[in-house]
Amino acid sequence: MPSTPPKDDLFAKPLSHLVDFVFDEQVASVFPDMIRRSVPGYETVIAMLGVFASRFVTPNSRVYDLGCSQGAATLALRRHIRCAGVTLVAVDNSQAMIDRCQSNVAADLAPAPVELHCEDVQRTPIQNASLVTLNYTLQFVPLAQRDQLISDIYQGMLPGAALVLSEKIQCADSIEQARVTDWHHEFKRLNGYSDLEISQKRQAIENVLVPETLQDHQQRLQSAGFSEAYCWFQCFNFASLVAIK
Ligand code: GEK
Repeated sequence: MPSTPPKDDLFAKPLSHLVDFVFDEQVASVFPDMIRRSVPGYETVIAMLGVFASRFVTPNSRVYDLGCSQGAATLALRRHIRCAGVTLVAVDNSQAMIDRCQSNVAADLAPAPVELHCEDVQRTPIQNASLVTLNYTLQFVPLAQRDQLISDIYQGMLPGAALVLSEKIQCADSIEQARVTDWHHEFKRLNGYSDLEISQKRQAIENVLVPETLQDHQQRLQSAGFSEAYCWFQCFNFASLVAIK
């Protein structure tokens, strides 16, 4: 892996026709730089997954990273798995992401085996899971299919297991929404994105990434059967919840 990841300049030039954002080869080639400069709190969330791995992973269970991209969460989990007989399952429906995930996993020395699957997370059978992460992935699943996915995950989890759900969120209050959107855009500006890049990316992603409120997420987790659900992290309009079966 190069020491400095290639810079994301996909939206730097004026684009005559903006197509919907997809996780293709072009996006995958700049993804580590893109996500760090675009998602406030991303690195903290990745690092804290180690705490959840340490607390929730049990011997002879499975750990799922759904929407794994290039494996940042997978590797943060893997490095903190200390019990025996644990298999990690990392899933993404972008071949370009899975290829890079594969080489990142191969270069990592932690011992737990990792299965990689290039498929839609909605088709992944969840079994014997002690920990599941949906790290900024549910937001890309069509709204009408989210209840079923969370319910399927719940069904495949062991008693006491945890689901970590990180998402871009919508604020219920319009004034707060305007504030956090402004702060998010300022975060991107301070990370070197131009106003043109911010506005073109926003247009490309608006039909693809559909955020919900924290209350919507809490409600869905409760309806699926989770006995506890907490928002453990929030930075502007990005939040992470942990739900316990
Ligand atoms: C990280 N978790 O670095 N099935 C499988 N994969 C999907 C689906 C789906 N239905 N929809 C989207 N993806 C990662 C970051 S990025 C977040 C996750 C972002 C995949 C998609 O291909 C992409 O790799 C990932 O979910 C979302 O911790 O780009 O904002």
